[in-house]
Amino acid sequence: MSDFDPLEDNDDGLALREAKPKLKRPPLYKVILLNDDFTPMDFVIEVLMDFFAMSEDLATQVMLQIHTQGVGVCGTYAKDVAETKVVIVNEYSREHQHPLLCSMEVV
Ligand code: TYC
Repeated sequence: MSDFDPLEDNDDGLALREAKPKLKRPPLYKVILLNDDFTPMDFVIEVLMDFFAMSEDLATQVMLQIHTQGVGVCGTYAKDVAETKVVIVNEYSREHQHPLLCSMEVV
């Protein structure tokens, strides 16, 4: 067995350190709904239940929070899932002629 230890400075001024792994967890994204003056409350509740799997009670609370605060979080997802939710909610709102806006923000 050699007693050479690469992590020790062997009087040559050099010591090796293992490189730290550079992997980071991918960022998560909050999917948000914005308030407006025209989208019916029932439609927002339906969106929260159908696209974000909320109970009617929770969807009602979140809708009222958006209505009073201007913005609310529907859920937190990986980037591709968040992007898909934003597209389908905005398409669905447009199809029903409502101005409801869905967007996303990095956490
Ligand atoms: N402010 C709307 C109204 O009074 C209701 C509403 C709630 C609209 C939440 C959008 O994201 C929204 N009819």
